[in-house]
Amino acid sequence: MTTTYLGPTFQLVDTITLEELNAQGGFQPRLRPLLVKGAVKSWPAWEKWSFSGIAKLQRSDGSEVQATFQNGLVEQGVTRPPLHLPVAPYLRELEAAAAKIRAEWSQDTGLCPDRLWKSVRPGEEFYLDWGHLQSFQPNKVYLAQWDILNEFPELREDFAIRSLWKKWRWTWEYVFIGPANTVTGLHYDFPNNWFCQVRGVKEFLLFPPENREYMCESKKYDWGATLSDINISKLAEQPRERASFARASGLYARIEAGDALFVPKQTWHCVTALEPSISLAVFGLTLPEIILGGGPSELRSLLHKLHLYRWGNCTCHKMEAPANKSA
Ligand SMILES: O=C(O)CCC(=O)C(=O)O
Repeated sequence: MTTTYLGPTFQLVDTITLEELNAQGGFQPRLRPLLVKGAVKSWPAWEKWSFSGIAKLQRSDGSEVQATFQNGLVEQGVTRPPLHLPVAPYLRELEAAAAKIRAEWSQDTGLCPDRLWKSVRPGEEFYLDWGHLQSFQPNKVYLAQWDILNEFPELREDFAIRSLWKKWRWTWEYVFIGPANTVTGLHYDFPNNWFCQVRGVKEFLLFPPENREYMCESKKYDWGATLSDINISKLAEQPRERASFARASGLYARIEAGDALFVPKQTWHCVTALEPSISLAVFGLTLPEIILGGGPSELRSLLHKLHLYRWGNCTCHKMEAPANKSA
């Protein structure tokens, strides 16, 4: 499978520099993803959010910062119990790994290796190298969805998200910090998202909502996301899912340190890291979106907690392996 499977066709995501965006009068609401090169570089986070900078954070009582780490892929298969670990030693290891990977960078690395990425033109269709994921051990320990800004609200000032999203929104943020080769499985989120890359490089695969019929929607419950049964790191074991996936038409975004990617609501996506990374996802809802989407989502959450909705198959509780599904 690994040498012959072509998978979905891809085109490069729409891309613009921050200067070009500003010259057009700023960001306008849109239904398609947009990669804004360099958006984060003028924000304080660009200087302050290094691996060693975050490692120095201390709680007000002087105690070490701990967080809940994701233990393997959660979007597909069985959710393993998360791990509660100190953050600083993890960050120091990532800093050392980042320097090593940069020094040894290969043109052949990635789903869309440098050589292909640099030669492909806007609007041209191309295929990814799915063999790249075959060597992965899906992220054993990934500091994914850390709500660091709840614990350290002053850090919110480091991201001038209002310079992109000018009108009022209810926003909440999650940090994703991890080594190279993390995988976030295929899913979509119900709010729009400005995904800000502060350190490292990620490959972001996006599938606009019209691809839904090929996405093998899963029954696995997640509070903010709709998940897929397609496990991009186990396509060889999923003949039905990989055939369906191959019929989709995706957008490829290589998101480098300093870039921000607008991910519209209901856009399916999955993400892998080429380097140790620090990213901040800023989710936002307008007032009508809160009223229309927030209510039903909270109701599902309540029913789930009462064991009445998709209990035993979720990203938030320990669960059994689903029958006849590859984990
Ligand atoms: O960076 C990642 O690993 C996942 C990000 C993501 O899925 C999101 O922001 O919705």
